[in-house]
Amino acid sequence: METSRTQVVIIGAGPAGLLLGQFLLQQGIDHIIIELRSADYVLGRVRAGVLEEPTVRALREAGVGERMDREGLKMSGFNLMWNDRQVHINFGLVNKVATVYGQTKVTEDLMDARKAKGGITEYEASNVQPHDFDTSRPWVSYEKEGRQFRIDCDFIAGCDGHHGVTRKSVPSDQIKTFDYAFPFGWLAILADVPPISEEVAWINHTDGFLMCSLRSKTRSRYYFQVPKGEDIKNWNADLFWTEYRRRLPASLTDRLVTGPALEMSLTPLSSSVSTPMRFGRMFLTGDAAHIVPPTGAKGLNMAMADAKRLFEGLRQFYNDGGDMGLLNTYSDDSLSRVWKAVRFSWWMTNLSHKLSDNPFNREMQIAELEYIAQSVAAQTTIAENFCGLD
Ligand code: FAS
Ligand code: PHB
Repeated sequence: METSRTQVVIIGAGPAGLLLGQFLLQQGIDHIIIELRSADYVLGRVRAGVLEEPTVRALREAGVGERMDREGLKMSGFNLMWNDRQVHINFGLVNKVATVYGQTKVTEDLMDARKAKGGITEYEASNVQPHDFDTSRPWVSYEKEGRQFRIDCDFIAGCDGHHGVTRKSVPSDQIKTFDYAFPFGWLAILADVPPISEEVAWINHTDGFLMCSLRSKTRSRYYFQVPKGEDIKNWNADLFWTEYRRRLPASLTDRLVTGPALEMSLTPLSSSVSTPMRFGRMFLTGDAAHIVPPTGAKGLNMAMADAKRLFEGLRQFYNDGGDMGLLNTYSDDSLSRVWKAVRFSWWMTNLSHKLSDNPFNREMQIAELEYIAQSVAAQTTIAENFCGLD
């Protein structure tokens, strides 16, 4: 086994791992990222599209905001639609804006910056395992090209997503996970067609939710609700467009431009929060610790906030003679923020999706949507939560 030593080992090169790595590079804190997949595979994932102000600030602070500032689209609000009604949620109510800029580009910007700074990422590593993280001498093992490696370190950052190894390495009596699975998912399409609107719309339709979103003025991202367990093999672009057009409000159908799919995917909607987010010298961030339905545009933003907060703890430790203060409060601080984002994602999902065939549920949703339409206070609450609580 080939051995080496560093200060921090980051497991996972998704947005959380890459942002943490970028901050550590800037601070001169020695580290390595160990990633299961290839760089192309990571870049091939099409996921989130909306960045909250704290995420935009963090990316700028990390020195990777230039293309985002040039190409990102300012989002000053969004529309909730139902039947032939709609209400605009104006982010001006809380003096904030969001930015439409795809996760794929965020990941690419972080990867490019890391390469330029000489950051080390071990892609296509297998059998990655964290060890002795309940001691002051943790280490990580992995295999690559038939060779075995051991890296001793001070800290392990679990940035390996919901299906990663770090959370699963914690003894079951030291972790408590809260799970909630919705009985539906989202079918998504990415297409080089002009978007219906430059504002994202959440639409409550009697046959299920749909969303109009975008990546640019020429690239659209659309979703609609499908039953849990739906097989993406049952769908192609033509079938997607037919159902999507059927559910679109009449006021929007004339603006729908269809075309071939660049990508299609199917995402089950569920929430899961693991507590705590720290286990001795190992810290979980992003999807490794929590997942949410994408309805609230929170997943990516939560991951970036965790990575920034963990960096602040690591910076204090290395700059202030081993002060563990911010590392000791990482889990409580993060979970306080995480639970509020999980709640908002759960609430937005319950407001906008077909929850069952019981007509009472839809009447409750319509009543809430009509209340939101008449109440600036309700609209302000939504704007405050969507744009990211300070
Ligand atoms: P990620 O899962 O992005 O990255 C984890 C990394 O760890 C991956 O590269 C993985 O290959 C690697 N890894 C896994 N196991 C490993 C191991 N054993 N060893 C080493 N590396 C390992 N969020 C939104 O805000 N809006 C959306 O519309 C949205 N849509 C989504 C659609 C889908 C299909 C999915 C799955 C998620 C979506 N999300 C969305 C949430 C998503 O954006 C995540 O919140 C975000 O990617 C979280 O980033 P990370 O925590 O870095 O985890
Ligand atoms: C997207 O643009 O992909 C998107 C936007 C808002 C969401 C989810 C996804 O809540």
